[in-house]
Amino acid sequence: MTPSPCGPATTPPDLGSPPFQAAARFAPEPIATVEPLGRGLINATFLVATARRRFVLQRINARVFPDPVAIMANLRILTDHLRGTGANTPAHPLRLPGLLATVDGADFHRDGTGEYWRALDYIEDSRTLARLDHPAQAEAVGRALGRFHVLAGGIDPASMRDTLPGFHIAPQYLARFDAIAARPRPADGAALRAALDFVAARRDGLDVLEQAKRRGELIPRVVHGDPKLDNVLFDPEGRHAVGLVDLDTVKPGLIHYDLGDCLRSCCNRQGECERGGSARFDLDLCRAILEGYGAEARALLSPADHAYLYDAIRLLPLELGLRFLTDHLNGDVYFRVDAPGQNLERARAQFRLAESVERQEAAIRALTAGWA
Ligand code: GN1
Ligand code: MG
Repeated sequence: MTPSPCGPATTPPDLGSPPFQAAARFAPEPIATVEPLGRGLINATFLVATARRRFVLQRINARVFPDPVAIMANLRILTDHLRGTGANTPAHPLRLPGLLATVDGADFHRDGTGEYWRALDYIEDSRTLARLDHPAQAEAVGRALGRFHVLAGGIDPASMRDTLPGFHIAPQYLARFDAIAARPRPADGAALRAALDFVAARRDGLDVLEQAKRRGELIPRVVHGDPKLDNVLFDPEGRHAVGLVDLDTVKPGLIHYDLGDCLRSCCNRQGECERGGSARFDLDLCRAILEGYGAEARALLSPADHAYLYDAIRLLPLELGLRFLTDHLNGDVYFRVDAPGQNLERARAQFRLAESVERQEAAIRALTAGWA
């Protein structure tokens, strides 16, 4: 897996370290290697190999997820539902990792220090892409997300627990930002001042999706929660999307959270680093993702779902920028960083992206009006 230039640094764990010991709880055979996997900012993820197989091991970040057991319960509901639909098998067009049991038959392992560990299928013959180069890849991402929503549409949202209260609830992020920004701190630098001004100019209307939900125009469904490009698996040639991973945030939500998040991640070829303030929202990739999504999930969409799509595309980068900025002000306790200032850089990149969306509002609205 390619390391991200601004992603967290990771080093392989030692034999006898907690990841090795936890891995052994999921495999009766000897563990050969345990290597860091992926670019996640919250949980610690490892690829475990034995002589017979490979699987994914994760330590759940309990500071972020208040009830790790609830995550496992949701994943168990999803795994069981998928088994009933034939998904989860190598032949299925959308593969999702199932939960693996410990040697004692439990869904997770709690170690002596209270950390929660769980294991998942590793989807072989797949890779992630650092960025999308062709609209055909973008269409494939859209199809994967559409398939996921169709599959998850068979699960009653009320049967799932809220594993991360407030997740994607933009007005709650704003309230938290306000509380943290009001604390005393050393004098602000120019970059921080610009980011604070950016939020001040856009704070009204951040509740657009929540208000639509409250009025019953948008209805909660089972969503992925984090369908960024890193979480889409492609075939080895990087042409077809074959799976979706990172299922911690699968829970009731709005499909607009997923569409907005997927588009903010995939249509920004710069990735989540600042890199000279050049983040841009790519309309061709957006069109292709929406076409792919519509081809799979058209039947799910109501007129209101269409009507709020532009709002979601603008909101999700704003929201993520606000979350990065809040964490920067709060001492980087949520999103893992390599160096101080990285969350401010990440916030600036999302704000540039939101501006790019705003500049293209008419074109995006025209595209979403005729969509699906
Ligand atoms: C976090 O840990 P990771 O990278 O899968 C975050 C997402 C953000 C993403 C930005 C639970 O996901 O909401 O969009 O970083 N997950 C959580 O890279 O907060
Ligand atoms: Mg995630």
